[in-house]
Amino acid sequence: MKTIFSGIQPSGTLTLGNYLGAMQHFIPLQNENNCYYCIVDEHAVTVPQDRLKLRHNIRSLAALYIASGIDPDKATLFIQSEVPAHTQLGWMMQCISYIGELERMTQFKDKADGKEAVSSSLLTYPPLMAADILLYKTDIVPVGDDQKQHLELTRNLAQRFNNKYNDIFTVPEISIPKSGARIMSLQDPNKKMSKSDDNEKGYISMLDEPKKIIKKIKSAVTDSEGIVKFDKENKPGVSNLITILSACTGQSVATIESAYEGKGYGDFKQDVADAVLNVLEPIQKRYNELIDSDKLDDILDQGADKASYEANKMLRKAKKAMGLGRVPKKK
Ligand code: ATP
Ligand code: LTN
Repeated sequence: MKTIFSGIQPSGTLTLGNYLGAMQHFIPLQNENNCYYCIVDEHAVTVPQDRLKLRHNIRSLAALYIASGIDPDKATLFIQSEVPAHTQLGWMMQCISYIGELERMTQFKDKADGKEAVSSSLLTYPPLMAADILLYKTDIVPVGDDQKQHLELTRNLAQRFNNKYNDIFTVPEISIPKSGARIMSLQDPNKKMSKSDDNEKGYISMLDEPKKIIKKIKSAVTDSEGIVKFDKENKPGVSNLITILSACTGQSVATIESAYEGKGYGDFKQDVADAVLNVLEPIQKRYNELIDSDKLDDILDQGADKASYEANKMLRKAKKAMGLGRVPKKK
């Protein structure tokens, strides 16, 4: 049995990209592993958030995890800020991180680019992410392709701590899905689909109404060739829709290409929309049953208790290794 950890930020309603690139892959893992799935609200506040919207997004993300198939009897679902050990170990991780390596992170560069006021937490985001992962002796971290660099840093920090202080951390492996790892924006297929995109037409929210989903897919940017062929470089829009169709139906790219030979983009886009609706509609139904229920609170309370118990054990080890606090009294 392996330990799995992953986190998603409650920085907006999840997109189809988050689902296909991350959440979808969390579900089968829970059957044979010890899984921790976290709503990383402390990561979300590295950029300004409206407090009421943030509160809503946290709860909404919790409901989406369950609606997508996370079973609270098998996996531990919890909110990062409800387990203080994350920021506590995060601080220790900051103490062994170098500014130079943090400045090299592309997510930092992207998010800081062109901004007048850049919070210091945008820079120190990766040490907190490392803490999230290392607290649970995580073996595998399933994430989308954009998190590779952060995972590499997490591994370096774990090894650095182990060498410098004491060998307490498991060095985690990254797991990136073969298909759906990077869903692109429907309006700018060279940019990843992101829930914090200013242009709403660029992303499909997991909670968008069916009509809206169809409209967004129909107006997705393609090209004037009219050929359904996977060619990321020259046909990024069409390739992105093929990836979406493939991830939603399980069909291979080759099967899709041959199914649409000689057909235009009209039928193809309609089928992409149908496939997306097939995936999202049952999730939306379960979501609506859960979002205002007490059951959701019970699940999150239990998740926070279980995560805290495990995380505090590792935190005590890390403090001891670094020499923080006092020697515990012998009982
Ligand atoms: P934001 O877009 O708000 O900056 P994000 O969606 O990139 O945030 P998270 O919410 O933390 O960031 O991402 C959760 C998971 O979804 C991560 O594992 C990430 O790799 C994955 N993910 C995010 N966007 C995509 C995408 N377009 N395609 C595939 N996977 C994605
Ligand atoms: N940085 C990630 C979210 C995240 C995460 C984690 C993912 C925070 N802590 C721990 C996996 C494991 C992102 O932006 N997608």
